Amino acid sequence: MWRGNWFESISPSLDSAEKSDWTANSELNQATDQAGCSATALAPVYPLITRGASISGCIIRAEVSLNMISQNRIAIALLVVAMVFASPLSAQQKRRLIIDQDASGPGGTDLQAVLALVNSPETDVLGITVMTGDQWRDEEVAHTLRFLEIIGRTDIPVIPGAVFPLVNSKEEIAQWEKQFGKVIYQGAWNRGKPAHGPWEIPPMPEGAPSTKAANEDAAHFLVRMVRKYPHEITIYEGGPLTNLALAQTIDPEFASLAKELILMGGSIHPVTDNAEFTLTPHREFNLWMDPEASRRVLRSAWARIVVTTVDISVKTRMDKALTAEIAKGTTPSAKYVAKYAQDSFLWDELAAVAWLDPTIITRTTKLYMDVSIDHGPTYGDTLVWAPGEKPALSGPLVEVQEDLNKGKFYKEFVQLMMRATPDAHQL
Ligand SMILES: [Ca+2]
Repeated sequence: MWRGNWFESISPSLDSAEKSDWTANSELNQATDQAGCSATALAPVYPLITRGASISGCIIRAEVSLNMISQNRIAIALLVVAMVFASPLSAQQKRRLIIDQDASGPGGTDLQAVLALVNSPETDVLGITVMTGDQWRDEEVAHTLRFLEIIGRTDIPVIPGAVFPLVNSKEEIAQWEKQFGKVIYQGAWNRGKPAHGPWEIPPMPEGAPSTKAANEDAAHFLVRMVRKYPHEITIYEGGPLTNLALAQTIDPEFASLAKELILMGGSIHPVTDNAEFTLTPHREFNLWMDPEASRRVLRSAWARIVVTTVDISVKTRMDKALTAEIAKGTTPSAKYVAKYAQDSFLWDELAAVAWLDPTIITRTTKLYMDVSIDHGPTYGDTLVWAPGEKPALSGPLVEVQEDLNKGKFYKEFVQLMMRATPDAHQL
């Protein structure tokens, strides 16, 4: 019966057949139906435990329904819920993740997204792979190392990746602009006054790191990890796709061995008065900086791709009120975020938090997505097709997020920025 199965289900030794038995329990199905959530969604014990608040709400609602079914079982059921949520998650139960990021710093969207993913008690961050994007790779690596020192997670390896795109370059774009017009945002290539070269690390306001990057390159790390944990690793991509393209080139099975790709990138029809997008609505930096890499990745055989585009990101804002809320926190995370906060859209943070809690996304659509590698005026633009208009060569349909519950997103984002970092340690 449900009670025994539920107890068994919190044992990591359960195999999939036993989990299916648990799913089949009619009383639980009835309870979850009444609670407005699916017993199937609750069935595998790891998602049950690891999905956190949203699923716990479902479980709690289910418990109320179970109580209505059978009053004398409620005490035991609540005890089980307490046991499930009081128990620290083992490494095997956490969601394995590699964060591929142009991790500019200090603070800002790149490292705030990393912080959301590291601060979640659900995740097992295997490593942070870095490529040139918003800043040059080496300064991003330095900011990431220092950031991990500040929050006490120097056990997470930082793996240097691509310094330059596969084909595109600052020099090529300078020539391109003479024909086709100015590119407003070029990340490392035009950020800062003056912009500096790839090997220079300007003075760091948060202090220089004493820890070192891993002695491996990002592409080989990515390949090694998906081979070690096939179909278990989520790749979170918050920057240009160079590292992933290199991994796919080294190992043609790379994408198919990952569990899924969570991507902040692409721009379809953003409604915004931001000058970066008003006249060039299909140009989005992450897909634009290395268009050839973007094509390689989007045409690869991922089991699943979820995309947070400019269209939905511009509905969010890291404004002074949100920063002030986080500034009330006393943790190293909260202090870091508040000190270096920038008024900006919550680009990468939305992709991260929506992966942790998909219920903040209220509408999605499926499209084929690619990037123009024509070196004419469309170079680097996002291309999309409807499901019925599949291009001859394509990757899988991607899940494009279109709208969100902003209040819920802000609440969960603020909580993640303020909370104590799991497994934090002193240097
Ligand atoms: Ca980024």
